[in-house]
Amino acid sequence: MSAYQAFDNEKAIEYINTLGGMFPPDAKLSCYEFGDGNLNLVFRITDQHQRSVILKQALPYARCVGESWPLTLDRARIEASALRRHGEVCPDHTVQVLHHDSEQAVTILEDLGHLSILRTELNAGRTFTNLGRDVARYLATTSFYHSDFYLTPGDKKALVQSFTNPQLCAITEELFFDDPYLGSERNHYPEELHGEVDKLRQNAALKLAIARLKQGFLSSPQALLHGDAHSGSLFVDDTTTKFIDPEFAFFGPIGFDLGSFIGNLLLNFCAQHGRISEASKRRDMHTYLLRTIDICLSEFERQWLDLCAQHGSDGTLQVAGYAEHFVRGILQDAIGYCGSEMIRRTIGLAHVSDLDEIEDTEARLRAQRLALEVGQQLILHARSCQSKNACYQLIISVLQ
Ligand code: SR1
Ligand code: MG
Repeated sequence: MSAYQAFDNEKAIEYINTLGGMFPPDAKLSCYEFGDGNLNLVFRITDQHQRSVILKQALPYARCVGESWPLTLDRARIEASALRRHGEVCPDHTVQVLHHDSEQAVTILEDLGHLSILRTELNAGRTFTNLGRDVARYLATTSFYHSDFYLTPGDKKALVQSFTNPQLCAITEELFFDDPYLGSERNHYPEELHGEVDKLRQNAALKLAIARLKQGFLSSPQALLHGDAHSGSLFVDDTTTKFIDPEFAFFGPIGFDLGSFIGNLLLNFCAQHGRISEASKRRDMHTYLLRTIDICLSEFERQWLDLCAQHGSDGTLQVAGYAEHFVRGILQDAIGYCGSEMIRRTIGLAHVSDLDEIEDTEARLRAQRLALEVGQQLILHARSCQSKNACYQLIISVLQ
């Protein structure tokens, strides 16, 4: 195969066969496409002994919108390269890349089908004890080893260049920081929320804080991010936590990933008001989500400071208090990005099933209003958090 062509089931099998080595020579392969994300084709290819791999192929446009929204195939290279780099420093929590072909925009990945997508599980009220610790480990490790504190200045700049991802970043810049506050035809939300949305757009302090967050996203190449660390980008079971899908990877502000993850837990928190009717069970789920956030913040801070102490090579780390100062900034950013994730997932283009699939209309509206209010308060007060505990206390206070 030479020039790019979008695969169907037959072509996906043909492609795997041309590679050799993925399956034994006598394998009888079957294949189906099951991608339900916003952008790509995703095939599962299985042999007669139930061994399987995932073949992911980027389309030259955004699948959720169609050919009217062209999108670079280079995102497949970025995604595979980010997975390989993150996998080198944090293999336990990164899906494994088995093969990548930039021309066909194809990546073959280990099949994690024995695990479940975190969002689906949280929506069903299921919990995972290690989640906060594992996500903190992935985020702290992958960001530290791709930051100025570890890389040489030359290596860092070369990597920033190779992970320049302008089209995918532009999606985030617009969907996160522009559309909800300036208005856009891509936004969608029920008529009953028009009043809340109008108020949000007239809130000058909020718009100033969002402008700051956008500027941080545009111009702070602190480390190689996942770039889309929401609860649909995580496979989990009781013992395993694995990130997938970093096609939005780029060098950006470290707090962006942490904030996206926590924002999705808080969206689920808001949604549980309309999902679990029994008060005690809802309380348990809320307690679990808050505990996971607390662990994630604490572990992230602890691991970043440990990594700086043990493996930091930049001279700034010899300045007393600088590592702590830097991590405080990451946490403040995370709280701001967390709030903006909550708002854009409620009224922007790309929503979350946590909220949208609440059956009862009134309950859904209550959950959406709560998400908008919590999101705004977090954005407005993020910079006042002088410690990890203050971040957590702010979250608790805005949920009451
Ligand atoms: C057009 S892409 C919409 C959203 O899906 C991705 O998963 C990102 O979150 C993006 O913002
Ligand atoms: Mg994705």
